[in-house]
Amino acid sequence: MFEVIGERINTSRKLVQAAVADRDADYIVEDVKKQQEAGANFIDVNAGARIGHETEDMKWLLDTIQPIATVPLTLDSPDPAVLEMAFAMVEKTPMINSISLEKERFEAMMPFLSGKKCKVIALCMDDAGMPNSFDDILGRGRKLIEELNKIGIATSDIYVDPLVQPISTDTNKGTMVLDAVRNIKAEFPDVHITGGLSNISYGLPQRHIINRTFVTLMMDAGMDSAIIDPLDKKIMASIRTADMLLGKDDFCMNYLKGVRAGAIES
Ligand code: THG
Repeated sequence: MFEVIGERINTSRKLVQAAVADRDADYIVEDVKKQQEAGANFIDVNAGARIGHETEDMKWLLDTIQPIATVPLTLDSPDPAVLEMAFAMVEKTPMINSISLEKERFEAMMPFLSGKKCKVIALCMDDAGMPNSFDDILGRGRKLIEELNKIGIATSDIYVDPLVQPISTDTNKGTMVLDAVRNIKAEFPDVHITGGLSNISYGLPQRHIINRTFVTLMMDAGMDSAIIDPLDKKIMASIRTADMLLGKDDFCMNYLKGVRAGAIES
């Protein structure tokens, strides 16, 4: 079944940033509970936006969220030191977001991940930047999977993020990522594919319809997880419906449950 990583606990969001600055635990707890009730399988926690405060903000967020978390956390930071600190604080086996092929990050992350039991998001990014072609995504994804396997991370614990880019600047950015995902899944059937989706619609009006149409195309290509807002009823309904249409919902049970709960309507 498709795995939803709830993206809302991110200090780049104004209300979350204010709640973190004010140490308003009730706001954070309520938000996490709502994401869990809406079907989040993981809660992403990103404290990166208040410059100079990331370590203390991440600690406070984890102390606040853990007592009420019923699902594992996705620890989200580009800073390996923050991820290492956060990893040591969590009780449930976390998802680490993320490693990439950027030299400095890669070299700091590999020893830290070595022999650990966790899930890992692997970004198809290197020191040259975002992937510019199908071959960039495939080559970087393959390299990350091989390197992580070498240090004991099973392919089934790896979530490759192909890094979705705006269709408004280059009409081929959609098919580039769709084709690459299809090929990564053909080569590594056990790997997961995840990522944020909202970059696809950057620069265009009515972004939500683009995002939720794109996620269903990505699911056909092999995406089985995404970092999204689980309180967005329309994208959640599209995902549940596509999961069923792709044969991943035995007896259409989840679809029917979603309809009965009022979460899916035409
Ligand atoms: N891949 C991976 N991790 C990621 C991303 C990714 N982590 C961060 C990000 N991308 C996904 N998370 C969010 C969280 C919140 C928002 C978007 C992505 C969000 N954005 C509003 C906007 O852009 O309009 C902000 C509005 C506000 O201030 O509230 O809510 O791609 N591995």
